Amino acid sequence: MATLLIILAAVLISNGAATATVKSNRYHTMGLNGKAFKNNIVFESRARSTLDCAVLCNQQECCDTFTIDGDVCRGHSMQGMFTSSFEDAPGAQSYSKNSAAIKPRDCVEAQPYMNESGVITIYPEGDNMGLQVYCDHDTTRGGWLVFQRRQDGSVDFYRDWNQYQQGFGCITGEFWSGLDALHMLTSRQEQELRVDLMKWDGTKGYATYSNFSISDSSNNYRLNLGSFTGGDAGDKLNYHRGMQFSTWDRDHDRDSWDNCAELYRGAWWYHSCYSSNLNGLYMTGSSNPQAPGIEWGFASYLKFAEMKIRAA
Ligand SMILES: [Ca+2]
Repeated sequence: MATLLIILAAVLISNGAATATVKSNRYHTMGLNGKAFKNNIVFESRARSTLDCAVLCNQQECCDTFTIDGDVCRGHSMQGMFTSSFEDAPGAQSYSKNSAAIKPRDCVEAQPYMNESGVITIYPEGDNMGLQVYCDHDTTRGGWLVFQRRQDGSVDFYRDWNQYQQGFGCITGEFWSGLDALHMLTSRQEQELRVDLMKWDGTKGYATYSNFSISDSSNNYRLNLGSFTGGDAGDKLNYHRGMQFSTWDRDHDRDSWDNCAELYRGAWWYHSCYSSNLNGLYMTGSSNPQAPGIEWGFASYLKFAEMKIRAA
């Protein structure tokens, strides 16, 4: 295996010199031989070898891991992936980027090993199954694990229940980490929540909360929130405290007439209906009830939104 990795790294690095978009990350086996990823397929293609498949994955912006099964090569994004995201596939072999010399449980533990904000694999449960996350070390104190980002409208956020459970998007761009991941990440230790926002005129704002956690699927990922602890963006989440999560195909809101998620083209802990809507449509301009956008309050639509947690 060591020989294969050296060959892989050598080929990937030499390939990197030829193509600007190619990344030079190495791959290591996931220890999941006989299993294949089933979610978040970035591409599927024929490949002559494992090496071939690794090169294909490396050429894709959002490909974090790949499975080779015979001559079928499938690349995946790691958004919200867990052990449950695998299916039995005799003969298949799975590989992932970033060899795991260290096993931080969250972004606070990862901070000493990272020079800057970026992607790293964490091991929240302390086992062998890693979860790829984006750590923000630039915002106050660093150590923030980002679980939602909106910045350019490149990813469609008007999605169904299943996709909000699993997560979607690209971790270096726009993404949602997934409700199952969020439940797991917020249930093992008390977490602080921070929301960073920017308006179209460049004005930035933020809001922080204590004791943020998300219940599990049997409780429809209910929003548990401590108190608003500060931030010039104001408290626009308190209204949603204790609400269950809703998507257009799962109406758990308090509005008995309307389906808030469908009406406001988002997915959120809707009440009847909202004072914030950060998974709404990516829109420019002023707030308009006929054209719902990304909102924190109702003054105007937002250009940028990021939601993140940090162990308290
Ligand atoms: Ca309703």
